[in-house]
Amino acid sequence: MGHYDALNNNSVKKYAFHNLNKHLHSFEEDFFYHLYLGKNQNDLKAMFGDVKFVCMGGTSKRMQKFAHYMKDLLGYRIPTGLTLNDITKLTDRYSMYKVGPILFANHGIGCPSLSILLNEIMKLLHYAGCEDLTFFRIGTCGGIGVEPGTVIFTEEAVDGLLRPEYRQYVLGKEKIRETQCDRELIKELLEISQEMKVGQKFNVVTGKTMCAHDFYEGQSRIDGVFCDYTQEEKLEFLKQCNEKGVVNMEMESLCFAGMLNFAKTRFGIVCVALLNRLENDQITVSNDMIMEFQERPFEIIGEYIRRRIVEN
Ligand code: R2B
Ligand code: URA
Repeated sequence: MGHYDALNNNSVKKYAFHNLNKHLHSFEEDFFYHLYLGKNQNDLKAMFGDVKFVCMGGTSKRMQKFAHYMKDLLGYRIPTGLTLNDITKLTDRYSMYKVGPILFANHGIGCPSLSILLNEIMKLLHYAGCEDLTFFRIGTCGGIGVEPGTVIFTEEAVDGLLRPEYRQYVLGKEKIRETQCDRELIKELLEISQEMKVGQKFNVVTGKTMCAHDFYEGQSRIDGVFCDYTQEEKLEFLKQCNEKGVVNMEMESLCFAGMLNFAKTRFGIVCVALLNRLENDQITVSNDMIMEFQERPFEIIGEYIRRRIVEN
């Protein structure tokens, strides 16, 4: 039985992802161009077979920082003077780090960039024979009616028309995938936040996340290159969204939730608000503050992952 057969025989292994492409098993070769890794070029089972958690966020530096944070939290050591290796260093589209059973990758900005990364990482983890995976998106966002620095767990991602639907156009037809998030996981993360008393340092809220395909007009900003609405109209729209349960805006949650729901894979989306959009459009907090804000989700997700690793 070949490597691939072993991974696709239900009696031998459970699937990490559901609804997988039925053509995959017929490919002799599968090269993940944006990661510069391949099914035949790399021993994926040896490199990634133990992965249980996948943490994604926009920037490569933030993901490297989180990887180091988790290395320290778990008490793993690397030789003095050395740093964690970027697994995708042959390409500069995305960076990827691994600390024990945790894989870290930066997805860039927006759903198309995230979708490419998810396609390649999910196939890679499938070929590696991984099981029982949990994915996290750890991001930044604009808050609506919340203080800058607030950490937000997404309950449901919605599009610019407030629909909880991720749309793909495939062969000239619309495909819609659901974008609800795992309530059980959110509950666990809230319990951890309470136990860790993070509330003494920052607020934690849950709600709907509006996923835009743009940072400016798409997020009702007044300061983009185009804008044909007034400040009052902008505020009215944001307040209406807020009344319907939307607490933040960012640019990847629809795709993250849509793809992972379709694959029936556990996932959570946690973002920190860099500003309150009812007060501001421009991000004016200092760089030091942004760095501090961005690490807030590390504490909660890090502790969740630490507990799951220790329990096993
Ligand atoms: C949050 O921040 C980025 C835009 O600045 C985008 O990736 C997002 O979702
Ligand atoms: N990221 C976004 O997409 N929007 C914001 O307002 C801040 C960060």
